[in-house]
Amino acid sequence: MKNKVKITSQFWSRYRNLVRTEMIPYQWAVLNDVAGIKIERERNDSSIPNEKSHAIENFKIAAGKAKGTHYGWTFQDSDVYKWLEAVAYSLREKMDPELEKKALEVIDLVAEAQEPDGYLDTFYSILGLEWRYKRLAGSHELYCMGHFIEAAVAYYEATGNEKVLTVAKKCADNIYENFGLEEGKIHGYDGHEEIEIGLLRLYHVTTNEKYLELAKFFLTERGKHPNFFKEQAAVYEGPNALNGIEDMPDTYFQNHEPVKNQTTAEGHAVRVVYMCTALADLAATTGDKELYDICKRLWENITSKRMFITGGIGSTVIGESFTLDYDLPNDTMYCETCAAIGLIFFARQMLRIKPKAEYADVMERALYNCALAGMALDGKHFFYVNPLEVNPLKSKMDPTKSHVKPVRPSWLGCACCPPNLARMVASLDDYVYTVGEDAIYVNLYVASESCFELSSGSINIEQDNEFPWDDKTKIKINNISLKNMPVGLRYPYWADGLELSINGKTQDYEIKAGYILIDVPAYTEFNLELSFDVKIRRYYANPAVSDDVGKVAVGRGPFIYCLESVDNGEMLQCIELLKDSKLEYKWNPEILNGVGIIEGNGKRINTTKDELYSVTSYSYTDTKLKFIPYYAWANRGENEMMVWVRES
Ligand code: FUB
Ligand code: ZN
Repeated sequence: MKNKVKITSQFWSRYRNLVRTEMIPYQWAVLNDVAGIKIERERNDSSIPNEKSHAIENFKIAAGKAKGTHYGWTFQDSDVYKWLEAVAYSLREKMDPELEKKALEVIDLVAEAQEPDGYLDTFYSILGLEWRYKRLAGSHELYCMGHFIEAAVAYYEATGNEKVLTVAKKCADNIYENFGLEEGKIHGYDGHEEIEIGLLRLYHVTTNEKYLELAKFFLTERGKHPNFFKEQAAVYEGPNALNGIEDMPDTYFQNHEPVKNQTTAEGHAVRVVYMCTALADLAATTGDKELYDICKRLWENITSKRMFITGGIGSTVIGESFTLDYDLPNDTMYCETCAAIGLIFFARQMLRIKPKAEYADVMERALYNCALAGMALDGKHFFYVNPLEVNPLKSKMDPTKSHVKPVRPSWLGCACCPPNLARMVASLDDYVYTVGEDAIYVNLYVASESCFELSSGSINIEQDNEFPWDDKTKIKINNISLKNMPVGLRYPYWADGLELSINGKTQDYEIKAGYILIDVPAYTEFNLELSFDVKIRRYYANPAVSDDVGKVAVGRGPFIYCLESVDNGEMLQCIELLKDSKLEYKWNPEILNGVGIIEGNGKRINTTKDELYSVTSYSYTDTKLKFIPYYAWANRGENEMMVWVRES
């Protein structure tokens, strides 16, 4: 089945062009250490490597084409692989011989750096192959190879390049020979899930069962050997592969109990959602209900108790981890960009198992808010951590907030997020629909022209809209197939009503699992019009979220909004939004590449008091509040920001 979704949306075309014309060339320059930028540490920790990327140089050294030693994190290779994956999607959208040439050079280089037996990891190739697979808690060997396999599959699918797939299969075969239940193989797994995603993608493209079996092995073994990492570390004398990381609690690695018994999202947030993505893919691929139940439990826990309103996840910098239900601190949280992206991956796989609008709702929330906030409007500055409240002075002076940056750096010592964003945005076309032989579901209202080739024929769907700003969409469905095709239209959580017309006639509808199902007869064209009632919404958190009690967040459509001091004056903590204030939405083409802003009435505590404490209560002055979409914050210099505002 070959499907094509061509995104025409103005909003997304700008971002996707930015990836092609700015991000990919810029990231290439960074990976080659010729960007002339300052790389920032993601927090105050002098052990974080920040002199250079050296990622391409590591490959050259491993391939014997340059002299020197490895520099950077043990997972530095993955920056190159994610870049290559972004290039693959970009070429899929639009061929570009220059870019293709660079990608082919990278593929050749990776192939040269690969060991004859298929093993691929510049860290150990340079520093001591005899130590490979011997300290998996921190080595990231399988993580990196997982990213390469993902990139290879994407590149092969986009261009038909066989060489890259051959390198990927050699990697996977090497892993298969070394890991498994059989005597003599390693009964363990990587400290960071990712290989599972790569192996499943490789299985989808090759249909070679052994890759499916290996992915299943990793997912079912995890947590069965809580001492595995410590046992490996006890006898390891090789190069420093984040030595000491195995002393993190077992939960950090989702290694505290077998995955099938895990009911809450524990530990490092990116790892959790990467694990869940693979679990859900495996469940969708095999139809295994028990696996789906595990995914449902973890999904439920994350999205109903541990997710920020922006779709960010990870409540603490310590271990970049989840903490406990309802612990969602706005100004010390983690909300790593990669974690929001991982949640989007997880949602997409959940939709493959069962189309439920709640999965697409979360996907959309994370996409338009936390993930997009991870990059500046220029595509060349990135957040690792996406706070919901920032005071730049505190970020500078309070050591517990050094990870909470008020301005996006040009690059980061740990650069997992920037190329992850590039591949996410470049592959957005894969997220708009869930396509099956028996039904197609519209998950995201993104203007696009699509053609789905099913065994019964083809279905063309065209979305014509100005989303995410507008409140209507036209959808033309042309069913050129032998059978009727149900098309599911998501009823988004942010709509207070929805009017539907088919071929000019208003239509009643029923909602099932959050979708309106329209049966499009064979050889028929339907012209739909959907008008959403998009009101500005005030959101309130569960009172168990102590940080948000008495506060309100403002949203419209998929966007969560925030205040910035550049619009509202300093000391945002003094501002309150009036309960009875009318909130007005206005399109402002002048700022932030054009955004819808929200204005309302509030009051501000007068700050005339000098005493630290006094018996005099506050006095207030009326003020106007101006909210901008959260994704666009920190694009106008250093400045305070706040999502949850007191309401009175
Ligand atoms: O460990 C690889 C990546 O680096 C993780 O996914 C991020 O959280 C960062 O720690
Ligand atoms: Zn990241």
